[in-house]
Amino acid sequence: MKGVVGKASMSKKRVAIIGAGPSGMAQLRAFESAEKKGQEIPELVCFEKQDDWGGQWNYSWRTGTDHYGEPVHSSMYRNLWSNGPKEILEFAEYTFDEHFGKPISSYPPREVLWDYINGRAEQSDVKKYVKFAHAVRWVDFDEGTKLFTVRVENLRTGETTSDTYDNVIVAAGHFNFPNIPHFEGIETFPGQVMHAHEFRGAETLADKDILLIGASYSAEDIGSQAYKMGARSITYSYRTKPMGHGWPEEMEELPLVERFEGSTAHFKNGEKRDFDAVILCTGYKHHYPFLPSSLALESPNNIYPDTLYRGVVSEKNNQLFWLGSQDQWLTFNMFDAQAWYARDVILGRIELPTAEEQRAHMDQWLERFNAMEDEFDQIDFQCDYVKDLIEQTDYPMFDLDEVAKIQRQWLQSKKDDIMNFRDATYTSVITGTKAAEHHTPWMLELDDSLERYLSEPDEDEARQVFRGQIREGQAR
Ligand code: FAD
Ligand code: NA7
Repeated sequence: MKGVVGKASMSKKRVAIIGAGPSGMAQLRAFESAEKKGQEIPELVCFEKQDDWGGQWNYSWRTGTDHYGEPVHSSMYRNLWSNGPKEILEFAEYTFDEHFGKPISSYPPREVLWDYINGRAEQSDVKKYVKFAHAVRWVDFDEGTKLFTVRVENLRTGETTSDTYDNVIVAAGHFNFPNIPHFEGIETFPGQVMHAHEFRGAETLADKDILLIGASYSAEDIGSQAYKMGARSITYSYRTKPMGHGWPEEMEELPLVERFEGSTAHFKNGEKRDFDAVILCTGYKHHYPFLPSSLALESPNNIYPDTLYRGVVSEKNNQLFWLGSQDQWLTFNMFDAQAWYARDVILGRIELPTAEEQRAHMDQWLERFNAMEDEFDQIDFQCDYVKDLIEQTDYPMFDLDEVAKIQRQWLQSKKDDIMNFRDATYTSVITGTKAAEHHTPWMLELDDSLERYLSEPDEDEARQVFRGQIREGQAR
């Protein structure tokens, strides 16, 4: 292992950003935006362990380890389409209209959203700051010099280097280390057992009986994918409460699995079923193997992880920032709001209050967080949180009350018709553009490519068939 130690420049601050997913890209864009307005910005280095940016949106067919022997980061699957309307995640300073030059539908597939985030980043000149195929191995803070040492491995050469920084911004994501609980007897299950992190497509689930453990986004969407691809039956097993949608007759929700006996799962309510495959949709762990416990964030997946002032500044060390570490009702625009805030603290435009005042501020938000009763409260909480953050910076404000309304309609549309909610359209709060109706209903669209999505077929046979089917209440 070769080692090189660099020194922080005395004249200019140095900032290390860990990860070039949507959050890291937002941070780079935030600094660039200040620079364009004449502000001197710090020296930036963004370390990204993959060969390209986009984070979760940088799809990989691989599972387990990648071509460098690193844990595969992305949990996305080939056929993933946005699980919420694009109108709730739109950048306030780079709209879908600007990028695509025409209205598109409210629920684009993965490739289309990647194209959008990539488009904004390519338009600015920020790629120069990113060191691709560089994995951050360890971060330490020196109380004497007040500098971080960041140890990084160049995955292409194997060279390890260390350098010092005034600030570290963690934008490493938190949906990449799967939470894999044990269920009694699962080792006797003869079929395929995988975690959602490893799921890449539902084609092989056709004509099979599938068990999904978990009752959140991954379970809901992977189950829907399995239904779309012709699984014989889909059973959801919940720990706390069922999702409660009006599922098609091939789908059902049962309480938690108590134990497996070969291919038979026994559920807490005494029922049992036989399955061909089990998919653990049991979420992810906040796990940061490159941070000592004195700096790491320890939290369950929730919308207000404690110890982060304004959800961004580490209480443990105010020179350390976190982006996107919350559970996410809002995504790209929330990362922007956070990145603009972190930038302004680093640039000295925002002065942080005392430790006691920070604690009191967090406690105030935690009080509201602890009083939340349902998903609607969570939506309002996160929209208010982002509004509050944007008010501190020059990021363009947008109508977050309207965004909250769209989110409520989205939840309702899932209750009304879980298999077809992606065919609904919403209006952008930034541009006022009403989304286009997509040429093919989600349930019938088997080509998830950007080309197909942006194509404009004259007459779509599938749509007519689908409309007929919907009227008769048969989505298949
Ligand atoms: P990530 O996208 O996870 O990016 C983190 C980056 O950090 C990665 O590129 C990773 O390689 C890099 N990294 C990590 N550790 C290191 C290290 N040690 N050294 C160097 N680099 C490192 N959001 C939506 O808005 N709509 C959706 O439909 C949607 N669907 C989703 C589906 C799935 C299956 C998952 C898991 C998430 C989904 N999300 C969705 C949420 C998603 O988390 C965000 O959209 C977004 O990708 C988060 O961005 P991020 O930059 O914070 O994290
Ligand atoms: P989530 O949203 O964190 O949900 C995890 C689910 O897994 C949730 O329903 C949990 O049940 C369940 N869970 C966790 N541990 C267990 C055990 N031990 N037994 C049974 N069930 C368990 O993760 P997702 O993967 O669905 O979504 C993450 C992101 O990916 C999200 O942002 C999406 O956009 C895509 P609980 O309700 O806590 O009882």
